[in-house]
Amino acid sequence: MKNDPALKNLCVIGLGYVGLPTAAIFANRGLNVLGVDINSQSVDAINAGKVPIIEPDLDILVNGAIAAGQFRAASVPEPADAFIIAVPTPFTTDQKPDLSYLDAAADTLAPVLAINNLIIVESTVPVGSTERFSKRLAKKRPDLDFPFSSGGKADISIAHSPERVLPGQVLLELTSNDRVVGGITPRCAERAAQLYQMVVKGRCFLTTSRTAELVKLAENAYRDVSIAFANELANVSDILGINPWGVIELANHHPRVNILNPGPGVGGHCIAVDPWFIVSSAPDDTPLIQTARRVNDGRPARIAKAILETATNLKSPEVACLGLSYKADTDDLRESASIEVVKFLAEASLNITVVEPYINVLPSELAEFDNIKLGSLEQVLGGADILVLLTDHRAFREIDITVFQKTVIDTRGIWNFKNRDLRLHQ
Ligand code: SAJ
Repeated sequence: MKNDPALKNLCVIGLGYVGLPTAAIFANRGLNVLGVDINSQSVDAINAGKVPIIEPDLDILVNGAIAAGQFRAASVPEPADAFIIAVPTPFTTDQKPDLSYLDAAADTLAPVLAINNLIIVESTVPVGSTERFSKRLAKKRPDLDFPFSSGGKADISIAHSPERVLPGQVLLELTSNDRVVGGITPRCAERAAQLYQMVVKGRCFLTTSRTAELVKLAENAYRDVSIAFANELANVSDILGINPWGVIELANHHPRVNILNPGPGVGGHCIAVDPWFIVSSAPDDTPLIQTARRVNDGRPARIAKAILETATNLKSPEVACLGLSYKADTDDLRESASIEVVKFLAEASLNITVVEPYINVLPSELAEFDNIKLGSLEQVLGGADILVLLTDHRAFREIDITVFQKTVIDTRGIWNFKNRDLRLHQ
């Protein structure tokens, strides 16, 4: 498939963990890229060369593109040849998809659309959302033909190509991962694949937008179910007084077994959310996916209970909680199970010092507690009575835990207790 020479100007709507790296990568390949975000502070910061996200090498790439005049940020879209939508798609409190950011993106995009434009929705969405997005645009722009109504002859091409990058290695995965590109029509998919082939070394697999939507949801639900199995095994091991990491390590020597790691729960904006988008399409036919979500969501309370049982044996213990972000070596706190554990402990009136190298202020859910403060690793290694490892940041992995003589609760299994037959709390 050849590059489309008409693709010169790209507008990326949503400058978060996916949109900003995507914009920077295309800009570094020579497209003129406008990044759009409703958060004016982010827009100002990016234009000043300050990247508001922790992701290896992203600041270098963004600053290079700005310096070369290939990239700038703004609050509203401008006319372009292609548009990539990378806005959040969270869920409501009753686990229903919240597509309000996607609707808002359609509304802000509609006035600048022109004949021959290509639009790609990268946000993770329930099945049918790309067609819904297309219909919303069509209502706002009756002067243009959209692919769901005009098929191959439409003025506008619309596709869904889900982002699949792993935070922490986004720049590498954006270019090296294979891409699933689902068009509302085959022509939409082909045009979207032409755009990606400018930057992607992996293969592009063309399909329909509905299939691409379910592929992305299936990937994350699969991982959620796999982690739920590991977490359930940890719950069972804890009752039996067996170390789960030892069990998993030995079971994984079987050639067809590969159990994932138990932890304090599943966080982040993807795996903790996306399975519910499948459930919303088929609530009566997804018992496994729903149960996995509940097993993983039940972990923070279970971990907190184990910590509280340990704490009752001590008088006014000082508890140190290491790590708040949802996984290692990121500042991303969204849906973090570590935060939930700390909150449970604070509600039980324990005195807690949180050590989180990636933040300077406590998140709002924790800031309201007088019994939680932020501290340093040195302080807690010297003064805490109970050390709880919640997020396995590199800095914590490097601690020689044998020098800490008091109680250690390792919820991630990083300190090599594997070969000892210990309970979760030891
Ligand atoms: N976790 C465990 N045990 C494990 C692995 C992970 O408890 O063995 C926990 C992590 O600590 C974290 C959560 O699960 O709290 C999710 O972390 P993750 O590294 O599995 O995934 P994410 O959410 O950072 O990124 C996922 C990826 N999806 C898959 O691997 C199928 C990524 O490729 C997607 O692009 C991303 O979701 C997304 O944006 O959808």
